Amino acid sequence: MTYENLLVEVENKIAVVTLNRPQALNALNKGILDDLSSFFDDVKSNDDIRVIILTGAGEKSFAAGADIKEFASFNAEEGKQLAAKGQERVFNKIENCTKPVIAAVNGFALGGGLELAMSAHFRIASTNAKLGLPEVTLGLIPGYGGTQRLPKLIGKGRAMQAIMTADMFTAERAEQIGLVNEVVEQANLLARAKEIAGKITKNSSIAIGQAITAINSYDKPNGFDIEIASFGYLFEEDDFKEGTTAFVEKRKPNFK
Ligand code: CO8
Repeated sequence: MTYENLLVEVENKIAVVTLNRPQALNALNKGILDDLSSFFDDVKSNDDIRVIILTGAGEKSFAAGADIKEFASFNAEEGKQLAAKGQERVFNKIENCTKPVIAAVNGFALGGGLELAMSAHFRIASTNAKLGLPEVTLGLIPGYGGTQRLPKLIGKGRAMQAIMTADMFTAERAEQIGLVNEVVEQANLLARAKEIAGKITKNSSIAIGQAITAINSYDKPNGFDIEIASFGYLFEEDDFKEGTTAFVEKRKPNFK
């Protein structure tokens, strides 16, 4: 798996995907977004990968937003298209990926960068991380799902304030309000992300995929129906037989 703007390292069923434009603080230009879209298509059929960790190159930034220089001259229709295509091809694809995606936020996660981290299934951050949606300082609003995902994660009032003021959350504050799950020293960030990912790889990947789909539906009217359907579906799978047999035989399950 080779991409011009991403570094992808796969080990022990875990892919570390690094946004690789450190000279521009990993700002999301068309090239990075195209590569992310391709990666999340390719990963579906790649049996060597069970968990994905997203992070940014360098010690300063996860991603400092969409590439302002690239879209600065766009008109209304081009802006709308950029947002719509980006959401469909990247952000929603990540959220709906049936393999777990962990964002390891290693510095600035601003604008589209925070929107990318929020499309992951959960986030951990380094102590130097700064997270925010500063689009109104550019005369814009978040366009890659930020007005929808931020209130779900931290509540409507906090999201309103964060978007209106463009203030950045420190990592510590982000943890307090549930925007990130954990904060660790930067030197330990990837190791901790891999530790969490390693735990996940030991569990049934088919069950985890169904869990992601069900949890993603928690705020939809048919969320309970989706849970019931997923629950029933899993009874037909080998992992269910292996998991329950291993319990009865007092051994650890060996999921394929
Ligand atoms: N786009 C393009 N280049 C960027 C970006 C960006 N978002 N952020 C940083 N860079 C570049 C800088 O231009 C600079 O490049 P150069 O050396 O060639 O001038 C390099 O990265 C280093 O940046 P700084 O010198 O500014 O580094 P500082 O440490 O002084 O500041 C900051 C770091 C505070 C992160 C600062 O770079 C900054 O404010 N960046 C912009 C943050 C921002 O506003 N992000 C939101 C962008 S808008 C957005 O994401 C909209 C998403 C939805 C789009 C939907 C489709 C329209």
